[in-house]
Amino acid sequence: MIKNIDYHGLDIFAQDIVNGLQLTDANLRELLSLTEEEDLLKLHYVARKVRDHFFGNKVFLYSFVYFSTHCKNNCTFCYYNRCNDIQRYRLGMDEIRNICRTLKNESIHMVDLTMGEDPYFHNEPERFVDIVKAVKEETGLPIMISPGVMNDGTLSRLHESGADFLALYQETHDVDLFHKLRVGQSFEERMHSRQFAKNIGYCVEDGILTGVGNDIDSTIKSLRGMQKIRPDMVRVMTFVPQEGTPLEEIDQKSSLSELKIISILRLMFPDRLIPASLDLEGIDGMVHRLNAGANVVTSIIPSDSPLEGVVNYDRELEERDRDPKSVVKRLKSMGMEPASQDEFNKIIGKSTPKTVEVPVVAI
Ligand code: SAM
Ligand code: MD0
Ligand code: SF4
Repeated sequence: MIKNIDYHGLDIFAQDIVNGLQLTDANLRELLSLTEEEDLLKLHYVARKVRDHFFGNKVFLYSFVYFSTHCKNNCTFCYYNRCNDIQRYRLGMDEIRNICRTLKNESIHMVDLTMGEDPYFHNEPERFVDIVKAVKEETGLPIMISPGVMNDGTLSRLHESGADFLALYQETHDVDLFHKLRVGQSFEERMHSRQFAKNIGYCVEDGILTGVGNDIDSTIKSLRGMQKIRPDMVRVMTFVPQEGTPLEEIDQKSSLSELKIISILRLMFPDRLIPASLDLEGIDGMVHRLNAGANVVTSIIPSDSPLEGVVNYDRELEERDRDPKSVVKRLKSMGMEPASQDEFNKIIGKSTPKTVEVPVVAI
């Protein structure tokens, strides 16, 4: 469906997707098997066409606050797993408020509050509720939470307190691979949490890893698995081996598989949010991911911030090009620009509160 088709044919393919064409498993297998550069460029071209149909040149920007790197879990791929002997931090309320203040007047559409499954918050969820309320108060922006699995009652409390979006990545919908990655965790509980959040009105994000032993069959299983609950946002991230973790030795060749899957996600989820994460390959990597069909930039952090990401390609670098201004500048050089807050709010089903005009009364 890509090979031996000229660009006019690709335009027709893109239009078919816009009109509702669904890819079969055989189509997915064919696309996932592409390796020639020429074919991959064609795939990215179709994905961009589809994205541009729904979003034009508009991009959404999420700022990322990893407020606690403590974690009780033991995911084999993750730097913050409890067995890794590393320096950890947990921000206090004042530090969180200060970060929020630096976001004022920046082109950020949503704040993503992420943590490890830190018992300090998981055992006393009201502490997390307080953070959500404070961030809402400081920024007035939509809030995404990425806290790992929390129970239904807590998810409801957080939603009532201002959390709009839940990010909870299954990593894979292949149950055997899941247990190798999220060792000792329940596949069903993680699925349930995301579904429950969706049912009570959250927008939800699911995501998968690539380069972690996923072959084509297992990737198809994951892509189909993500379709089931109709997520508002879907992601794929290249597994980046982390020092001190069980999967440290896996040899990672490149992000080509991630770029290919981003384009395939765009064909399967044409009008959904699909991120280009700065955490993997910084701002140059962002360009490739947007060119593959992404329409959100995630993991933006204030300039000179000591905050951690989940992967931190720039852990050893002195300069971190991950602040809002650098991102916007690079977007403009690509002919893209940040969407308005109204456009984002419409997508996540919220309207911007109208500022009430208070009449001036002469006394
Ligand atoms: N602790 C919460 C959880 O696990 O859901 C929130 C953190 S979550 C945002 C961390 C996500 O980053 C994982 O779900 C995984 O998709 C991604 N991640 C972690 N380590 C990674 C690595 N080494 N390479 C690529 N992605 C990674
Ligand atoms: C990112 N570091 O987008 C963030 C993180 C969590 N919701 C997002 C994985 O790359
Ligand atoms: Fe903890 Fe999340 Fe890392 Fe797993 S992915 S070890 S739950 S921070």
